[in-house]
Amino acid sequence: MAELPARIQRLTVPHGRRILVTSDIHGNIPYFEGALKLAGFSDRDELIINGDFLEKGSESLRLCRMLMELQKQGNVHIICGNCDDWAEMYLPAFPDYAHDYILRYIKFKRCGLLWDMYLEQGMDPLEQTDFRPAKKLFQEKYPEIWDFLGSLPHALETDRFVFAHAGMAPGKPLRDHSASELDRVNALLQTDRRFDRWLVVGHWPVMLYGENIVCANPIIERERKIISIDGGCTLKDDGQLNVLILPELDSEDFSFVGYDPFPTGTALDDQAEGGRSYYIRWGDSEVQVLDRGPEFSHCRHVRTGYEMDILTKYLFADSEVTGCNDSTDYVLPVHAGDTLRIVEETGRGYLAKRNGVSGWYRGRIRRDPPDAT
Ligand SMILES: [Mn+2]
Repeated sequence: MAELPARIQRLTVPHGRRILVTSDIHGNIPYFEGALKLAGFSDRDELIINGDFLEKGSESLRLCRMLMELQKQGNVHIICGNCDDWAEMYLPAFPDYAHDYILRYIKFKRCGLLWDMYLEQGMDPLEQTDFRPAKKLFQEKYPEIWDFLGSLPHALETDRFVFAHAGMAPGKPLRDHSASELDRVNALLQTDRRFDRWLVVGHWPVMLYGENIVCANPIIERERKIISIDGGCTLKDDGQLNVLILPELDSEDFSFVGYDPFPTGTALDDQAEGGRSYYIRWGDSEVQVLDRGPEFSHCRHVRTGYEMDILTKYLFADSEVTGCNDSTDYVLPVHAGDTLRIVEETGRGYLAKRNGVSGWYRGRIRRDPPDAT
């Protein structure tokens, strides 16, 4: 596709209203509803969905319809992410070869907007050999969805803030950006970019910025005026859906909540922080299985040679060299009385989160009753 010019909108809201910002919901309605409840979202607030509400999760089509309804309230502002730009396939310049790519993508991912549309039309996507007939059918069946997706802005701006899915080019007027300069910038915080206005982005799960410690909380860089909020919802076993909260428009008095559905409990024992640890993450997750066990497998991270025990169910395949879900052997610092969120309970203790940080806890936990959070 040729570079598309970005759609930019000015954000104006009545004075004194909270601004809630979330991103990368990825078809995960329970996390979305949980996060809104945790943030106390009401019609006295403004809500910004900072892109990537589609794909990767199991309810893209249903979430899309939910957001279309929410948008009608007038206080919900939705931004296009790189996973939400499906309306582009109906532009005249859309290349023919891309149809084969789309069908391969649907069959490989087995979820997402087009997968959901196939199922809703009573068709098995896995049996398809050509995407073009379905594309035509979907155009007839879902005109309101293509209108909605095709009209979403790639950025919202105020005098002091820009909200965009992934990035921005320093010193360049927002209106001169292409769509991909706003919705496809990878690892923004690893570039040397800095801005005059605050830039709030999702796109790159924040834990990927961690060295040896995994933290899902938003990263706020005041010097460079960048806030990165993607907590790995849907993509990470221990991920969360973050909501950044501004007490009112253009306020820098930031706070946040992070929703995940994990049961909570109170630690009953102190535990000292462990020594050496490593975080095997997406994009660099090839491991050699040295000793496969029923619950844990001893593995060597191929690139670094670092050895750690990984939950066997986190390994992608039975082969000797395989990939794995994000894994850490970090031993959490814990004080008795701390609240922990329990990601996994295993024969060797808990994989838990403490204040957004994931790691292992070998002590005892008194579990809270369900719904105590
Ligand atoms: Mn995303």
